[in-house]
Amino acid sequence: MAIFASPRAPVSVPDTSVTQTLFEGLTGREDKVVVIDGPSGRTVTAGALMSQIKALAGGLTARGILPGGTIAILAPNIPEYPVVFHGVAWGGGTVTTINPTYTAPEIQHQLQDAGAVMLVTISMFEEVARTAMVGTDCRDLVVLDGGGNGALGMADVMGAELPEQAPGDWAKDVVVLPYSSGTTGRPKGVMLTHRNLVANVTQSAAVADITPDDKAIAFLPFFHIYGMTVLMNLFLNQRAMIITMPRFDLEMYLRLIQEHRATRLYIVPPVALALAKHPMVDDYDVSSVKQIFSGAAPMGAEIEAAVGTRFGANSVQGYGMTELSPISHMTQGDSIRHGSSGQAVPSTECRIVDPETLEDLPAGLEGELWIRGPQVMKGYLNNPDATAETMAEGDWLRTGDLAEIDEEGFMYIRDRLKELIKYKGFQVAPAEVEAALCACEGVTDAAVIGRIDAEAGEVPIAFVVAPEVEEATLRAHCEGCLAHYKHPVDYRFVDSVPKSASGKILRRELRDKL
Ligand code: AYL
Repeated sequence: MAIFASPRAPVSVPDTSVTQTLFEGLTGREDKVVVIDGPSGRTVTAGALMSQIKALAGGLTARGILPGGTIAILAPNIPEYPVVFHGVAWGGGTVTTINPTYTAPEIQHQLQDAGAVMLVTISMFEEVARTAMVGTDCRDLVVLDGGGNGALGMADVMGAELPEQAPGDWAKDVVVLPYSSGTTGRPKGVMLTHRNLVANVTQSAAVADITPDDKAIAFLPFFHIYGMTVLMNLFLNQRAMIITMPRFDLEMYLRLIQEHRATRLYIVPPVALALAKHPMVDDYDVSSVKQIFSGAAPMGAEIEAAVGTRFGANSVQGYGMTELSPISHMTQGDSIRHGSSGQAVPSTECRIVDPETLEDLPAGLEGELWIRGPQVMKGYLNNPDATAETMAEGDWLRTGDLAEIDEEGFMYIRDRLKELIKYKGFQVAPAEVEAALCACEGVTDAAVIGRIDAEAGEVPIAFVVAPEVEEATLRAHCEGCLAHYKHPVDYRFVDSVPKSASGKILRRELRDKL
């Protein structure tokens, strides 16, 4: 077996909960502002954050929801997000994070699948939340900026502070269930333990060198593992400051960078493209920025270098997966190779495996990337089959990405073996869109693949077998059951979908048709 070990010194992962790790960073500096609500300028100190977390844990414990319950959060990035996330963790529960742009059926599916007993949201999403809860086992609705009419408000769920972390087994207890389709099929609950998150914060902290003077504008959603680990957990743990933004808007982003003198930008490739090319950037003072970090989708060496030059900053990439909590690779400081996702973070091992023969390949050859380390998920919730397909013997996670590792350990993503489509860094699972299309009356079969797109990276394209159905009907159908970023941008009406003898869609054949 040819194992590429991380070239970095190993780290030891503390045996604590993710919230204890957070508090360790914040304790002793209670007066420091660590979270600012971007649009309003409202500030939260480390001390206030910790006491709100403890008060929520106490309130939910008094209600009997904690310890043990699963609580769903449906919210954009606001200062209350870490309060809910860590309040649940401190009280010994599990959080499932839901994309607030989801439609009611998508929310309902996640509530049900994750076994959520309480849903926490804001008034903007109250209506869709109520619709989604119907028919599920999720009984309690919390509207952070509202309440009434059967819903609880924030004050209702806050109680006496729970002074100590609820006991647990950090290597086993699942603290969060984000959803990911992995290498195939529909989105699944990814079981991440306290240890997984603590490990990834520790591993990336060892490389990233974040200080209490660092500031980042947090638009990457906390519901997705990138924003969750890097901004909400790593940044706060290092006592650095996050300025939350509920949705991305280039003008507001640049204004907040200027106003708060942001030092690091955490972005995805479409934002890198805008920052490299948009004339608006010249209207703002962005001289405070010293590092630009992109991840979650492929970014070419050219854009990576261009955005760095324009900002006079260090421009780097990271690679990861929800199933990896999420970081396995990142580049820092003097070891920049534009176009590479960097070297493995500490205590992480890699293999490059020939997808056909399952033989290990040496440096310089392309194969499937396999990863082993303390950040690898426990498995998929209620899905031993998918877990078994993804986890190879010896605790190796098969990423479904084709990569190459050079002699110095720099990893280059070359292609994707798995079905996944990445729209602006967000996952679109072809199987989910196909199932939604097939549920439309008159559709007998459907296949969805990604098409390269200059702005979004990839966009979903649908091939449908539906002789009597109009495109407008399909579009209207998607409105009701799929979040916008999952909607096919193009429909091709075909006589049949090419399939293998075993019934698998031959996606390569469809790709050749584009
Ligand atoms: P998920 N280059 C190419 N593809 C990438 C890269 C990259 N740098 N990063 C992620 N991907 C693709 O679960 C790849 O196909 O996690 C991978 O399997 O939404 C898939 O996206 C995983 O998608 C960080 C922090 C990366 C976060 C992340 C990404 C988490 C995205 C680095 O430092």
